[in-house]
Amino acid sequence: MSKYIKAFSEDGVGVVQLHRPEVLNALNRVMVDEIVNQLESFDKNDTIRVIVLIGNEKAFAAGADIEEMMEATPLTLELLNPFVEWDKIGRIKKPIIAAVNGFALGGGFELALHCDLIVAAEDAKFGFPEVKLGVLPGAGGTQFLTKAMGVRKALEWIWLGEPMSADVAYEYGVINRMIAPELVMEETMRLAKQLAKQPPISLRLIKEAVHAAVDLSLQDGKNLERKNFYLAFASEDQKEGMRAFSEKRPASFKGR
Ligand code: DAK
Repeated sequence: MSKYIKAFSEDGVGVVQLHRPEVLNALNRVMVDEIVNQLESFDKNDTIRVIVLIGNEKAFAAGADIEEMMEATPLTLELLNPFVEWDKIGRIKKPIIAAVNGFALGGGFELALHCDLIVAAEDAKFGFPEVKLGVLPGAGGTQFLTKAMGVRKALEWIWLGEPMSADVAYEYGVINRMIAPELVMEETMRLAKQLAKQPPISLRLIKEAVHAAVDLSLQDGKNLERKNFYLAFASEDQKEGMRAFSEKRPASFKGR
């Protein structure tokens, strides 16, 4: 039984809701473990095709739990190695969409940036306030934001530690959709269910190739894409997709 998250599913979409409202979903270690375990469980579950991560209307997550973080020493960090859990999120094969209302700060912003797509409220607040605590982003924030915005913009935001409005995040391609706060969940579920109808094997091969494009040379990326393209031809869904086109009917994809 999870203490800090709720999970449910609907029409092939697995939803993980962060639930620690009394501290704006501040992420302690147990909560991060619960989130990662639930993501992995949805990833293994054949009835789930897309995963959605949400908070509540006030906060997606206001960062790592500062009370817990105060106790950290270099040695506890080395021994507990909490970064391993975060790395597991990057190994989830299914699409993950973050639905952000309110604050997505520090580790909360990093959690959203570990997702493939981000749908956010017009009044959502993103940012890395770590500098004001005498540290720096520790779960990939400097890397994710720089790859999204470029060096100068990322430095400005991370150095100043000020909240970034949704329209700035949208302008720089950090988020996919910016909508009225009360529509965030509805729009995210609509997008998730639309994705859940796509062939799951294509989705995962596309996810791998697109994320690899950030790090690989163009030629290495094209080589990976090519191997994934060959692999898609081993699937029943490739046969179904092409047959459905020629028979002028909608395809029904099975994930095989
Ligand atoms: N940690 C602990 N408690 C928090 C919290 C946080 N990050 N954020 C909010 N709370 C608590 C508040 O203390 C308050 O508790 P009570 O006083 O009611 O007991 C309650 O939530 C409501 O917050 P406020 O009263 O402050 O609410 P406001 O609307 O006035 O302000 C705010 C909202 C988001 C502007 C404010 O709460 C705030 O500035 N929060 C802190 C933001 C922040 O600095 N976040 C932490 C950044 S550092 C790592 C992975 C990741 C990280 C580190 C390591 N490893 C894998 C090792 C990430 C680091 C960070 O995220």
